[in-house]
Amino acid sequence: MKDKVEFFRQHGYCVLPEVLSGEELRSLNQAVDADRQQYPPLWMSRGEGGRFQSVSVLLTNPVFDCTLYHPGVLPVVRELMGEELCFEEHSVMVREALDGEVPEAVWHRDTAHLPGHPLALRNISAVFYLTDVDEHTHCFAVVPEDAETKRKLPTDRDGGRGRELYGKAGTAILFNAGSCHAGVVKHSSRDRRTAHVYYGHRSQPFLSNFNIVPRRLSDHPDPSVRGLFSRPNLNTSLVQENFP
Ligand SMILES: O=C(O)CCC(=O)C(=O)O
Ligand SMILES: [Fe+2]
Repeated sequence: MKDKVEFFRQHGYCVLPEVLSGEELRSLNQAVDADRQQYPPLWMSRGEGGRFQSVSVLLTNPVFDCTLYHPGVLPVVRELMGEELCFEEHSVMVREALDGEVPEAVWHRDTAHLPGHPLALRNISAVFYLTDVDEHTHCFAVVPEDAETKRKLPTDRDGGRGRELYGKAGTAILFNAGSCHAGVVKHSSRDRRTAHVYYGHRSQPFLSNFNIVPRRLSDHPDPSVRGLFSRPNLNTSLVQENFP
């Protein structure tokens, strides 16, 4: 844990190899197949050479819940973020195999930094690889940036120093969502599947309104899980207030 935190302080990301079990991977991948068949309109096409993404899988299948509070990931997230940790956003993405023209990587920062936080972390994201990722497949890439630099609130979106991150299916990547990053698309005979979870601080405004959090999560019997959902976004609070 200590070495992960130190690496994160110096680089703004860290890799947790193969945290998902074989059984978790099988059931998550089966659920992705079933969901795309059953609910095609929920899998928005995002261009970029065959990118499809759903923000609704928490509503269609509880199997995805494990990505929100995974024992191999959440303790590291808590250590990095601090005790005010809360859930912000969840989605599952498929980048399909690609034979045609390869689009340029879109380097961006998802959120701002929080200069007062020890690691300048406003939002942290966990990216779970649900398929093997190597130099021949689409991958996630991030520009390393230490906590000191982040405190100066950089906003450039230059991917020149970007690092492509590879790993077996089941690997999770944690990164400061204020860091510059991209999905890098390749000529690839395989699709790449990922689950993306964002966390924030309860004292900060919510990040997005994409998800509606089901009651099985906000009323979860384990208080440390339930606490993650104690600062809902607007959609979730409207559903919970108006449909008790
Ligand atoms: O596809 C990826 O690896 C990254 C996607 C991304 O940056 C995003 O959804 O904000
Ligand atoms: Fe992003």
